[in-house]
Amino acid sequence: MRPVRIVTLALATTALALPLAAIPATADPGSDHQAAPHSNAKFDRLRHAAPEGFFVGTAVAGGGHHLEQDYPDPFTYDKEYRKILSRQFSSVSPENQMKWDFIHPERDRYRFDEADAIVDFAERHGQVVRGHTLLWHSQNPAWLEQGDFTDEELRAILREHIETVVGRYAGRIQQWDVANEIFDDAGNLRTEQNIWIRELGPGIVADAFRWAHEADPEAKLFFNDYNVEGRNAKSNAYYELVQDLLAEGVPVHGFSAQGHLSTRWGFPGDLEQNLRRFDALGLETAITELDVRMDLPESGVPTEAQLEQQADYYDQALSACLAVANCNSFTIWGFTDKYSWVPVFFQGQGSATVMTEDFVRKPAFFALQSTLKDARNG
Ligand code: 9MR
Repeated sequence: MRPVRIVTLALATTALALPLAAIPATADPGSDHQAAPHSNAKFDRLRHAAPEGFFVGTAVAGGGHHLEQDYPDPFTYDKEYRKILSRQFSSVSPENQMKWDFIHPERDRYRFDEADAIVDFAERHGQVVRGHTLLWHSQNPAWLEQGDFTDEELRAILREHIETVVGRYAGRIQQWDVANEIFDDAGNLRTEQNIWIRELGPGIVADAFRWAHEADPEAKLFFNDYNVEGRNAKSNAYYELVQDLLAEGVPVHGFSAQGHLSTRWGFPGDLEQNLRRFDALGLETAITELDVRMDLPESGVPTEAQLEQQADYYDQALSACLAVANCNSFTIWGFTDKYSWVPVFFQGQGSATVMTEDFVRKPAFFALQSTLKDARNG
């Protein structure tokens, strides 16, 4: 998603300083590692509450908007953050650390340190990794977007990038978002915005999947987008494209809905039905970037009703995924408001994640936990 960036650092910092006291009584005031009395500590964690084979993930904060904030790299330096990251989740997605501008800052230079650290962390903690992302119109380095390359050179650049990045982590990535956000909301390919499609034509998308598959035959390869939760022009476009690609034998394995939702709009009630039609094509499905933002009252503190509505949206998204046979990966786009992209991109909106800036759990956290437990218990 590429909403217009409207908030300055000053405003984002103000948002970070909001009072935390007003979380309603429904939220457990204990911090993450303090299990509620009488609870089984192990099943208190989302990753263990989940049914066998169902992965509960989060984005790992770093890069992107974080670089402009007045805190050091969250994944590297925030101990409390890392503790919760390891305890609660069974899947991690580098939020920015595998994107082109981060991992391939110059034509002949890759920067793997941060991505390596995340993949190593995941292995130490028994987590899987979602790779994000290989072919996108956004967060590309200037040397690429403003370079003067022939079609042949550009093709070779993409191929080399995919072989290098996917190859480096071969066998260690569960799912790759190969192509990200290639359609606009009307269901048209981003032929102008997306450098690859613009310069090389739509066939380059299939090649990206082929090259990724060659570099890591084990990874499941996904199309990933926002505003494709329900059945609409954009998700229809994916539905058509995927069928064509599968008919041609292109190694496409998954379709994922990001899930950047807002309480301004109703919940996309046909999410399950939409995932089911991709499932019926033989694809895996996933929720990859769920967050639920809201318009904050002047106090900056959400009301109890807002938090309940948010919890309901989180819960419905999880339930839809749990109901679909091959939807086994459910990822939230960060677990704490401390590092959320939302207040930086949407003025006056926030509180989009399941924990406050102080890691206090919101009703949304408990809703996920309880629905996971129910699913685990059959
Ligand atoms: O959360 C990411 C933020 O740190 C970056 O600044 C931003 C730049 O576009 O990208 C955010 O992540 C996006 C993700 O990679 C793709 N789907 C939409 C996400 C939110 O914009």
